[in-house]
Amino acid sequence: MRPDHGFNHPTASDITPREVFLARREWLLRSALLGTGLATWAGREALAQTAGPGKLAKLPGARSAVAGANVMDKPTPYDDVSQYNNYYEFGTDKADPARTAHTLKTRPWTVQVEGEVKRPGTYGIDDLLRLSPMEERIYRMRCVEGWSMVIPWVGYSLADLIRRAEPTGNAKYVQFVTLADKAQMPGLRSGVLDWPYVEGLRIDEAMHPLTLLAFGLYGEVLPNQNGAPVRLVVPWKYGFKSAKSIVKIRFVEKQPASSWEKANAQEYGFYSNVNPKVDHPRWSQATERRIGEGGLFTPKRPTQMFNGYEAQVGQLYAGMDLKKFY
Ligand SMILES: Nc1nc2c(c(=O)[nH]1)N[C@H]1C(S)=C(S)[C@@H](COP(=O)(O)O)O[C@H]1N2
Ligand SMILES: [Mo]
Repeated sequence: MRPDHGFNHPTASDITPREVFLARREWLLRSALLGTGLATWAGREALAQTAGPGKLAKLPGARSAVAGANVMDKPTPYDDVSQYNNYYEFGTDKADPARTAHTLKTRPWTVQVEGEVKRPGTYGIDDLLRLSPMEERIYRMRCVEGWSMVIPWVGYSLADLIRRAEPTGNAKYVQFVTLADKAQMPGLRSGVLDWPYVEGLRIDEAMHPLTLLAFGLYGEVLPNQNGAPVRLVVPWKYGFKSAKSIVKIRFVEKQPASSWEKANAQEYGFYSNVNPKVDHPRWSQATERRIGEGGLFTPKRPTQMFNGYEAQVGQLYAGMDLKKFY
């Protein structure tokens, strides 16, 4: 079946040589910029590219070798990344989480892995931190509201954890459940969403190497307001799919509920792939404002299909009507 949304997704064999070329060129540009030279290049041992602001505990990550994991866009300043947030458990204003999320207790912390897996279990945050080598990945993030950022995350592919859990043949989807504790989260007093905040992915989306289990940004542990101590980052989907402060990862057979879909299914679908051709019912998704870049009169950027990750993820949706599965 032909995709009817007007995009011909490249196949893996189409993209590989170009990907390799681009990754190499990107790295050469970066090392020239950084003045590190060829001598320091040692595959995954290479140093991360961004310096930490010196505010929180260090969490370095080696530069990721995953295709598409390091965009060339200039990272959004740390102050914007940590002071312009959506985290409704800490208030609905963008400035609220940075002000109120200090009450979040990130240790001790456990993440329960359950459902359709051969090896369910409860992971302490330190076990989770040690499960796989930390990588730095510079991802674009596009919020459904029309703004975007570029963030140097630290973490590893969620697939590393999923493989360890050994999903059964019935595991078709993964649900992410996040913390809901009235004692720590003032926003729970509001009924704006049905708590706990939940999100979901199809199992192949969850297994995609770009899907990141993130523990840090800018070479340090996550600020509370960005979803400490562990969150999801799915760079080709609208920001709300990237659940913060995860406490449960549940493998299920049926498409699970997600908070924004429950709140308004007309406006927010399960897939929520970034798509400039599918408007939100109340506004266009064709362009975006890059946070920290200029002012009111700075021209908006065109939004890219799958947020610019089409070469890597387009195949996941081949043959699907992306207007219907929005
Ligand atoms: N638990 C939880 N996760 C959440 C949200 C939230 O309100 N609660 N907001 C989402 C939305 S709408 C966006 S755009 C991103 C914002 O992530 P950032 O603040 O780190 O940029 O987090 C997502 N994850
Ligand atoms: Mo968002």
